[in-house]
This record gives sequence, structure tokens and C-alpha cells, in this order.
Amino acid sequence: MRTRLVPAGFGVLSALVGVAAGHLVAALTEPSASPVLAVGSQVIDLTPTPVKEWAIAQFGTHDKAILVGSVLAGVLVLAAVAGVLAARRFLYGAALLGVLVAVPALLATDVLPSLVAGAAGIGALWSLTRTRQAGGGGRRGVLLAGGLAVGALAMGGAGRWITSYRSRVVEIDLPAAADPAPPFPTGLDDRVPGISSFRTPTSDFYRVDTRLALPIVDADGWTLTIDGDVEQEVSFTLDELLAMPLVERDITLTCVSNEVGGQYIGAARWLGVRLTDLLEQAGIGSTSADQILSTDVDGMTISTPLAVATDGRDAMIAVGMNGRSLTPEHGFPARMVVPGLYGFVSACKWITRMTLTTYAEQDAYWTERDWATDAPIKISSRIDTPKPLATVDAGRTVIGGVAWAQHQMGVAKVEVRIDGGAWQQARLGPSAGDDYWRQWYLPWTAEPGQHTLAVRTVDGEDDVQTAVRATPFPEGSSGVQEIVVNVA
Ligand SMILES: Nc1nc2c(c(=O)[nH]1)N[C@H]1C(S)=C(S)[C@@H](COP(=O)(O)O)O[C@H]1N2
Ligand SMILES: [Mo]
Repeated sequence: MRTRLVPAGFGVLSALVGVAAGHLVAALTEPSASPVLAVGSQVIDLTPTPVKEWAIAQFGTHDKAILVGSVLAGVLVLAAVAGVLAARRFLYGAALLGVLVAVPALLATDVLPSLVAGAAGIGALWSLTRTRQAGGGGRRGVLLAGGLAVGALAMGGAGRWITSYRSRVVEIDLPAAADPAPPFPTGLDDRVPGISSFRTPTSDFYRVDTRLALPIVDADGWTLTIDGDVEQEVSFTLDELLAMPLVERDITLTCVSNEVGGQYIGAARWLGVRLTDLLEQAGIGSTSADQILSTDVDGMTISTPLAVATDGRDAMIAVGMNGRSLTPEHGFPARMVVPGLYGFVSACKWITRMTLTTYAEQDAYWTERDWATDAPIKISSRIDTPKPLATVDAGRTVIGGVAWAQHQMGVAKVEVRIDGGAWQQARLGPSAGDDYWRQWYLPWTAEPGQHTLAVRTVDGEDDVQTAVRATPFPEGSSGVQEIVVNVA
């Protein structure tokens, strides 16, 4: 047993040296080409939709950390086997380690990190195996192993630091809006403790995308191209976009994966160029296209129904969020925002291209995976306070939260039901427009015992939030949130 434990450890250590070296090289070139991330990205793309939904539901925003951890664990187990093999026939072990590294090389956009990972890993395995076979199992072996472990830590740490440095927030000077939003009203933030803030701070804004590493986009070299079925292909640099008249709007973004009562929703003030102003320059007067196929810096695609995006709503290519440039997480330097459509069919981050085409001709990432193509955000509402299963002091308290009916003439009413009784009308916070969510609250004299609270929205067209449950796939969840609280 012990005789195998040491070579297995050599295998694991060699793989760590390789992975760390690959990570460092990727940090300097293309961070997403780091070997473990390249495999992880492929797993994300190949995972069937129901499994993805399950993972998002189980692990929430930790889904990616868990995925990367699992890939790394798998690599290390196989690397242990490679170490044991290498102790008998070095070539076999080296070959297995080579295969482990070859897989990411085939999947990544850039093979250099994988090649370096392979060379470093096999080199480490060779030196460890040889030192032991030369009878240097004692002090020299320990020194070598220690040195390699420190080296792996240093390379991995340096890679991390370089990546975060390169994807740091870059502030661009944003011109004032030609068409500003009205002054932002004071919400209920201070009056109803525990309620979502009326405007979501960028640092708290939910993040949903398929990426494991943030892209590194150089604002100076970035362009946005409009092509496909247009009169003339046009491209804009960031400076050219900023020189156009900018609109400023308060818009609530929602993810189709948001479960009833979920957290994948955020409300911000966006600054950008009207989508129709850009499309006009390309000329779409006589186009037969029915979709805008947006492409991001790495080729991720998002489709948007052309008719919806150009129906007069405030669709834009945004360059600013909450008064600053976009952060790397939220699409720097530019992204699409379309009020009323779920993010997966509208909100392409790190956008570089809009191709006018048809759904019959070209599929986007989610369309290929059978999600809806035209997906308006369903009206819904959420209880922020009290929290599910919370224990509340008996007496006067408040039930409060947010409700949304983007682009459906907004939220007209919010109703709360306590213990299956009649729906009672909640009080509404101020309005920041129909494309923005609304805060609400209901004073409540809580009697001791267990209580069930439910909430629903009525929109400006008198449509009532349905109680019929639907899963996020394929066009968004529905149902009424119901929570249980204890009053003591
Ligand atoms: N390039 C790119 N853009 C993307 C995505 C993505 O995976 N890649 N995800 C979309 C989805 S599903 C949503 S809900 C929104 C989320 O935007 P946020 O992360 O800024 O909240 O971005 C959209 N834009
Ligand atoms: Mo989403």
C-alpha cells in the first residue's frame, strides 16, 4: 500500500504543477484557456438543460465553483493513477498524464496553456520518479516534492492575481445622457427593513452567464459590428458609440432561470445608445430578418426577436450601469438591454456583433437547447421580509418585497394573502416607470403561531399573476410564492 501511496502522490503533485503552470500561462494569454476551466466550459455546454436547471436550483451561484472543483478532483484522481503507472513504466504514466492534458488542449481556444501544463506536469513526474528510483527517497525527495508544491502554489497564485488584474474594473468617462431618466424616487429602503433596495447596487446585482473566467476586453480595440441582412455593414468603436446621443433608463433585468421568489433579478439605471439608432445606420428598412443574433467577444450567441426589440421600447446597447461604466461581470464595455424580455434572449454581455438573420437560418446558444425564442418576462412578485421559516416577534410588523410587470404597463396592484384568507391590497412604493420593479409592503399584526404568507401582482393591463406553476424551462417560471413563518 505504502509503496503505491508515494507514486500516487507524485502523480497528484505533478498534475498540480501542470495545472498551475497552465493557469499562469493562460492568465497571460487567454484566461478561459486554463486547462481546468476549458474542460469545465465544455461540460457546461454539453450538460443537458434539465441537469443544468437542477444544478442552478441546488447550488445557485456556487454551481460554477462546484463544477470546477469536480473537474479538478477528477483530474487529480486520474493523475494519482498516472503516478502509480509511472513508478513501473515511466512512459505509461507520462502518457496518461499527457492524455489528461491533451483533452483540454482540444477544447480550449488556445492550446499553449495546455501544452505548458503537459510539459510541466510530465517534467515534475519525471524528476520525482527518477529521484526516488535513484535512491533519493529521503531528504532529496522531500526537498524536491516541497519545492514543486511551493512552485505550484506560486504559479497558481500568480495566475490568479494576473487574471484578476487584467479583468479589473476599467472606468471610461461616460458623457451625460441626451435623454436622461427622471430623478430617481426615494424608495422604501429605509422604511421597510429587509426589503430589496429600490435600485440594486452593481456589486449585488445577480450574474448569470455561461463563462467560468471573465473575458478580458480591451476597450480601445473593441468594436461593435452590425451585419447580415442589412443595407450596409457598419462598425462602431467605443468612442463612436459614446459620441452618439445616449438615453438613460431605469430597467429591471430578469433571468429566465429565476424561480418564483428567486434572486435572479436586479434593477439598475442603464445608459446607452438606442438600438434603433444603431440599426438605422446599417439600414434594416427592407430586411427579411426576424432575429438579431448577437455575438460576444468569444462567440457566445444570444438571439433577440427583431420585431420586439424595435417596437418602440427602450432597447439599447448599454455602456453604463448605475452611473458608471459596465463592470467586467456585467458586460464591459457594452451589452444589450431590452426591457420586458428575459436576459437570455436580450441582454448579450461583452457584445461585439449583431447579425440580422432569421430563426430558420441561424440558432443561438439557448435556441439550440430548446429554450423559447420570444420570451417576455412573466409578471411576478417576491416576499423579501420576513424570510421563509423566520421567527418573527408577535405584534406589529410588516410584510414587504418587490413586484414586477416589465413593459406590461407596470405593477398596478400587489396583493398579500395571510393564512389562505382574502387577498389584501399592499401599499406600493414609488414608481420608476413601467419597465422597473416596484417595492410594496403590508403592515401586519402578527399573532403567535405558524402563518402562511403569499403574494401576487396585478399589472397595468389588469392581468393577475397566475397561480399555475411552471418551471423556468422553456420560457420562465410562474406561480405564486408562498412562505411559512413562525410568530412567537
Ligand atoms: N455573452 C453573454 N451574455 C449573456 C449571457 C451569457 O451567458 N453570455 N447570459 C444572459 C443571461 S441568461 C442573463 S439573465 C443576463 C444576466 O445579466 P447579468 O449577469 O448582468 O445580470 O445576461 C445575458 N447575457
Ligand atoms: Mo438568464
